[in-house]
Amino acid sequence: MTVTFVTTNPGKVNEAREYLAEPVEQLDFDTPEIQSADLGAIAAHKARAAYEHAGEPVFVDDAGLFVDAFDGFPGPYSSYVHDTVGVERVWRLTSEEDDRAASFRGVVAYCDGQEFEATPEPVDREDRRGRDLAADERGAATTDEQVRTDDGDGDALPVKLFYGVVPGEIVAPRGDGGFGYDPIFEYDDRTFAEMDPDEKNAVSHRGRALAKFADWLAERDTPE
Ligand code: ITT
Repeated sequence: MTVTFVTTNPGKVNEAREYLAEPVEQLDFDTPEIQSADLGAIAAHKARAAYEHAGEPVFVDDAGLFVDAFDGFPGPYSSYVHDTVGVERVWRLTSEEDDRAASFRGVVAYCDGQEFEATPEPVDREDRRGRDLAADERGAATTDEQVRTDDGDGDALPVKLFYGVVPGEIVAPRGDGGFGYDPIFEYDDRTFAEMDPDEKNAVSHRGRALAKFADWLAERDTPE
């Protein structure tokens, strides 16, 4: 089964192709995004909108850079900050701080219009933040979730979420690879922009989420 990755970002598609056994096709559509402090909620909404647009099984990805010294900013606003302030100035702002720790967090969200076991919609909860932080410390991903409702009435399409987190540090830009904030995000002495795509995938937020998505997809019944 071909899975359709609805994204405007070809860098994300290259990374997904490294991971999934199924052929991945990009559908270049700028899916409307809700404003929320919770990447899971944004991704779930995005996945439903993408499915309604495409009319076939889809997945989307929502990611952000969370700088500890700024209480997680730019986080869910990473795209806006990237396009307005830019990577170089995010580095300069962070360079004034003693603590330059940061994490990339990402959520892959799948929707195919089919029923599968679901749990309540993610909301901006303290316990979720606590789990994310604990996961950061371990350098591991948070738990995955299946979500059904966006308003509590149970009518919304089920969505399956896969989380990935990677801890790192903000540094002066280095490297020509990757995309977005990769040149200023250092993991294990190298920036993500200094890594090959497969090296980045092996440790990145997206790689961790995609690995779990790939396992789930492989085990799951193919929809009609
Ligand atoms: P979509 O069409 O899939 O939404 P996007 O590039 O707008 O593509 P996001 O909203 O998820 O994707 O990304 C928020 C910002 O974070 C954006 O500026 C990305 O370039 C950046 N970003 C996301 N994943 C990244 C990664 O793995 N490495 C570096 N920057 C990343």
